[in-house]
Amino acid sequence: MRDQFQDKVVYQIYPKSFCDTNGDGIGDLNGVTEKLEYLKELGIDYIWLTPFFVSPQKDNGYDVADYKSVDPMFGTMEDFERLVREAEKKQIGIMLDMVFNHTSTSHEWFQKALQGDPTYMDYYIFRDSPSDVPPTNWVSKFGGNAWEYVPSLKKWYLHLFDVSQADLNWENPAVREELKQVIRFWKEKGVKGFRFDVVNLISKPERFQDDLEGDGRRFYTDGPHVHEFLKELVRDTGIEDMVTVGEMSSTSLENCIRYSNPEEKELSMVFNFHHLKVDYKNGQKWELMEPDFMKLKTLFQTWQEGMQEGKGWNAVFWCNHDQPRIVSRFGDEGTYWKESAKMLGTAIHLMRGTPYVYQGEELGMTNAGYDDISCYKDVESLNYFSIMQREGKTKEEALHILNARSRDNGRTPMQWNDGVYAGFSEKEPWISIPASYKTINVEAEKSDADSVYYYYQKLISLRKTSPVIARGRIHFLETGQEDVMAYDRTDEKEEWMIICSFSKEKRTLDFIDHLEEYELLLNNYKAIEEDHILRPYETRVYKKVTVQP
Ligand code: TEU
Ligand code: CA
Repeated sequence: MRDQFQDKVVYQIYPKSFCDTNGDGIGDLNGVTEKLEYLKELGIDYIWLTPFFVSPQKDNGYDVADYKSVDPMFGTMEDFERLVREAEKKQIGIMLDMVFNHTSTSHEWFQKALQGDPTYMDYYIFRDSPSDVPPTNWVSKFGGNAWEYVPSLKKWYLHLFDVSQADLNWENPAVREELKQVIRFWKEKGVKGFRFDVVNLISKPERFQDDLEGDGRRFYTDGPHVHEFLKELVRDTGIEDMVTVGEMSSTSLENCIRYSNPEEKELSMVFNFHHLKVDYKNGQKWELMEPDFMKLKTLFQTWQEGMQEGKGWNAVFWCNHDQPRIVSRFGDEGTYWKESAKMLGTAIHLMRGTPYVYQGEELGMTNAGYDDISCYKDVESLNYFSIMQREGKTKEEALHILNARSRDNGRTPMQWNDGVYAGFSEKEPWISIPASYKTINVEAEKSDADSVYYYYQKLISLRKTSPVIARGRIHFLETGQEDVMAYDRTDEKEEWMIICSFSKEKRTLDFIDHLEEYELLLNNYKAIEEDHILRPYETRVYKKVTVQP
């Protein structure tokens, strides 16, 4: 099975911000269908659609109220079926986002639980404790205690995310059965794969206790029965041969090998986030720090080589709907915008694993640049805006941090052209468009042969034409400079070398002995100036030339 997806690339779409076809300022499913040709040209194989199911949208659809219906805001079931058909004609498979750790508190199951129905109370995690003492001190990922008291039941329920996202009780076989039905339902509609939201958090410990050292995550992350539950879900729904990816929060290499080693029959691949925390001061998302590129390199090496040894498979990525834009973060929004966007793309796309491109990343889209709290829509951002001020930061400081860290940075509308509302909609969009749309947009980049867009197209096609990239081995090289990363990819026939500088300054390239034995395949500048000097954010892809005897 792995054979079938090793040369594939996935494109992630956040439908709310991709393309609006009915002029309500909100992207929709028909907007995705309308842009299939654009995606085909880019060269991608799968589209992962983030949730478009019926939802009160407290967390933009990750609070699902009905797993088997399309929210009218995004269109109809017919629209979805048409999207699947049209995508299939272009050999593009649709992957859906299964949010199975929790449901919205508006879900029928939770509503019945609230009425005291014991069958449905057992679908969730309710605990007894006095009304002023939460059962444990665990912290919600979106801030505050992770338990909410229900006076009518005199019980607390667990919510690792927003208070409107109640955690499901996976220990209950009836819950597992319900979730299998959801998979079967979408599989019948022709869906080709699934992404499982925070799926390594589904198995909670037998005993709930206070965490005296941390926020509670060590008790439920990669929990006691998680591998068992995944195997059962995959087996009973017959999705072993589909593309599946699990989002693994604060996970370990050891567990990720188990989740994605084909012999385990769990998932095709996994996302982990360790490389996206190298700019968190003391591991805190809401404390700014310059990125530690030495740490970044070490993490990539550990995960790339470690997963290879353990026969696991990584989903490789920089961006998604929860992350700030990578150019603004590890690259440069100014002079070296284009060079740094291309370098960052290269670093990921030539690794061992399946690359994910998040909408707009292929254009080098930058952060939102919001400077007023009224611009923000994300529940996590709004919660932390208050928490940061309660903890002593000034309003200006809190805004400055949101500007760098808010998930809304990745949720601004896709920039199609430099016209009204960036070609995303005819009406004022649900979330504001960054000023950068005037220069960074699809139309402009398609008419520039040297654009970030065409460079991504090239990277995607390299994976398809070069078995060494799709299937070869990876090995990291010692570069002697903390912000220069290099690795090689090898198979029986070829040897490639990928060099990426994360530096704004020039760097020397002295860690390769015989540069003359290599042919340059790809570079993000017009021409090499000096063989042994890397310019700011320079990347080079070399292939060893085999000398004929
Ligand atoms: O995200 C899981 C998650 O823990 C993070 O990405 C989270 O947003 C971040 O750590 C907070 O600092 C997934 C979805 O991708 C996200 O959009 C949802 O909000 C979340 O699960 C809950 O379903
Ligand atoms: Ca719309």
